[in-house]
Amino acid sequence: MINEKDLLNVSVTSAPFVQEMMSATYNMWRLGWDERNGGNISYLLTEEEVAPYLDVNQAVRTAILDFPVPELANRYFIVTGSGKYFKNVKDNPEDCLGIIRVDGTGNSITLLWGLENDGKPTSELPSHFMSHIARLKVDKDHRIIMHNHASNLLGMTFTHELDEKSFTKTLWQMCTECIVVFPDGIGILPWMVPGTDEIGQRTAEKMIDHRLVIWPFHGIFGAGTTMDETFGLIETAEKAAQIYTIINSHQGGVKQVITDQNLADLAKAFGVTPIEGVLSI
Ligand code: 2HA
Ligand code: ZN
Repeated sequence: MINEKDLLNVSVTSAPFVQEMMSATYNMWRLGWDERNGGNISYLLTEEEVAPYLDVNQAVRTAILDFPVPELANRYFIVTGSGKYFKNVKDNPEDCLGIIRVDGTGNSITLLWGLENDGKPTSELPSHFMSHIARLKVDKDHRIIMHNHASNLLGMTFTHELDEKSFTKTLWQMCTECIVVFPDGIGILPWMVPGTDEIGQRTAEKMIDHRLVIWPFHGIFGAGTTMDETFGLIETAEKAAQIYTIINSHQGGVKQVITDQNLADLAKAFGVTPIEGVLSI
């Protein structure tokens, strides 16, 4: 016999935000950015969005956070699960995704749906939560933090100097669109052990000024207001890194470039302000 709660639960996977998580993770895997259990996404939701699909007073289980986040008290998120394969999210969202709420003090999270089989939220939860806090301070519409192992960006961390300004400029020079899509440039951390509160703190510090933060030899973090925008942000940087890789493996080398003046003209035409110290004009 189906009871009322089961009926409610049946419809959770049809919620637009669950569908968005299912297609984003599948597309990221398809693009080769999320091998095995690589990558994670967290998506800030409102109670109004969640309440039609589940009973927000019905806790599945609660977990204490070792990094309290009072700034996120009572906030709802849908997150990918620790150890889950992006390849499988589409076919098994109840196992791979979880809808969680931070408690009123910011000391614990409550699972409201998903992460069946005793799953846990992403191992990068500190980086996600601290980055959400940082981005909300500078963008009231901020909602998404996305991490993956975008192949060409990752590759470029071996072949390009790890200086934020020169890395940003190289990417801007690879495709005309780049300076328009990320005028705020790229933040770069030193190599660090992932999954820790420390890398979370350092990522969040970079997120104040940049929506893209690179973890050398590992991958990239992106922030945005919608799934499409955040996906598109990483996609654009990754495309630029791919062009960098292609032209650097070309025997003939580079014959001509997008000049600093071209980049300044683009910024002006599209009404964006490039970060200081990158263009020399
Ligand atoms: O395992 O990508 O950074 C998921 C990750 C860790
Ligand atoms: Zn990773």
